Amino acid sequence: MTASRALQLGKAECERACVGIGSNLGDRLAAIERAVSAMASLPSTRLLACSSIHETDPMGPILQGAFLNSAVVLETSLAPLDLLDSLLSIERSMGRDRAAAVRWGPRVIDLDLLLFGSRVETGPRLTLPHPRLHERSFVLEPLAEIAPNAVVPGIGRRILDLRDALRGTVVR
Ligand code: A4P
Ligand code: MG
Repeated sequence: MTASRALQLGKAECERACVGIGSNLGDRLAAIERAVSAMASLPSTRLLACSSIHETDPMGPILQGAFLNSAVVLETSLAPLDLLDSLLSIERSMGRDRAAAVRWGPRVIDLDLLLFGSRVETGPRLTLPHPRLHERSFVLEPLAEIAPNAVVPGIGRRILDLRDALRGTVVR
């Protein structure tokens, strides 16, 4: 639908947003299922696709347990910052306490806004696309199942091609 047609109908234009999900504390599978169902219930938002769940070795400087990672594609008419706030609120409702946590350390749930249509922005609260998206197989493997042809704006490469470039690393 064109923007003018959407305006005639009084509806905000919908965008496709991709969200990466991670958990390595407590009942990891239950946490991912709960987060997916909370995202599917957000206002003005529809769950379009959900990847399988991958068990992955922890990346980064912190010694911690294995993660479960997955990804979803949402269709939403929320603005990017409103969607980010909704994701942070789901994390809080599931017991994530950023104030008490080590950066990159264990977390009951982590929801990263990976892509929001073709938006590119660098603001104090939100960077799009997610700045580390292209270098992480725990993000690209699940996302390649559900959005293989999405082109990462600013990088100009498809998720599938970025995934293939990283193949052979940590996802098991
Ligand atoms: N923020 C800015 N842009 C975004 C965005 N596109 N999506 C801001 C989400 N948040 C964004 O994030 C800190 C702040 O970034 C947010 O409040 C938001 O305003 P955070 O989630 O609180 O911080 P974090 O998760 O501790 O840090 P970061 O850098 O997001 O960590 P990552 O990148 O999530 O890495 N290994 C495996 N195998 N699997 C994992 O899932 N995850 C991490 C954490 C480390 N190693 C891992 C995994
Ligand atoms: Mg995060």
